[in-house]
Amino acid sequence: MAIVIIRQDSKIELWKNALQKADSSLKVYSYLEDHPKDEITMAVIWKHPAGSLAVYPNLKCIASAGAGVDYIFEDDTRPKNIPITRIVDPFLAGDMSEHVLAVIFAHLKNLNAYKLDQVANVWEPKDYLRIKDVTVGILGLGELGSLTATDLSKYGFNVQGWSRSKKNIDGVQTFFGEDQQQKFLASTDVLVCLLPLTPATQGILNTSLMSQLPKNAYVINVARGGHLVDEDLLELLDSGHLSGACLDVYHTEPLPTTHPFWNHKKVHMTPHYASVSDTNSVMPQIVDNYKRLISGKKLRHLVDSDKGY
Ligand code: NDP
Ligand code: OXD
Repeated sequence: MAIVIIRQDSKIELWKNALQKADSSLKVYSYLEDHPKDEITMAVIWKHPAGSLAVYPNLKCIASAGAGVDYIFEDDTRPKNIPITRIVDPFLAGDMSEHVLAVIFAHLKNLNAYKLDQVANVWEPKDYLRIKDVTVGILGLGELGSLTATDLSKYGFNVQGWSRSKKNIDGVQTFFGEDQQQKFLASTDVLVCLLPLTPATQGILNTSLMSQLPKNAYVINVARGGHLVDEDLLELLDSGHLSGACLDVYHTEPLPTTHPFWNHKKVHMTPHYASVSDTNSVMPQIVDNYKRLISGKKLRHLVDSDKGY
């Protein structure tokens, strides 16, 4: 029995070493080295090459090295009917909350606009917003969305959230389901997307949804590029309905340099780095799940394949 790490970025050795450091009795391989395919029972993966999971005849679990699992469902050649697990980690949630807070504070104080003014040698004071006057609406109240909502509420923002099922979160007004979406949007000044990407949420940030936000609303997408219809965002920014957007995720990553987001004055970009799995923090849950797999116990942080998250 052994684990294979499959990822195409430069972190493959980091993950292999961290897993071996967490438990030196484990047999861990990088998919790039020669390894006995029939020994592999768990694959720890991040944006694996399509087809790379199909070569393991005894694979019993696919463990996402991140919170999102959309890329796994996109690979039609993956072994079906085996459990998929994902990362649930306090640093991953905390880092996301800090990122969203930073973006919202920059928006309140016009920091992005001032940076552009500085580059153009322009001195132009602008009205700023106060926390107490701003309502932040979070799409998705899961591990990341609920902590972000709670933290924003502690700072004094009016916070509301929307999810599939009903939630009770201290200091946060919650909405759920299609029927309550309109009310949620109508009173949201800053919209934060923290939904998983599934067939139900693909393209959810479109004209129909974003035009229900009040004029001058600001949009933050830190979930997946597939949630956003890029052209719809550009139109709403150019028409003046939205005051700006901050994006961390894109349909294609890295974003091609010809994409209009790069040079749009109202779009602020970060390179899918809002929150990243911390190897030291997440390794114990991966080792624990591997041991559970071996001993036939229920795995933790299981993904619901029907829901896709
Ligand atoms: P969770 O699965 O814990 O939470 C998802 C939330 O979205 C839940 O509240 C769920 O509702 C809600 N939801 C799902 N589908 C729908 C729907 N159709 N309608 C309404 N609500 C829905 O996910 P996490 O909080 O752990 O992560 C969210 C996403 O953040 C990840 O999937 C990933 O794509 C992204 N991410 C981005 C990072 C970055 O650096 N940019 C880093 C980490 C994650 P309910 O609770 O009712 O099921
Ligand atoms: C994740 C991510 O899903 O980093 O963890 O995007």
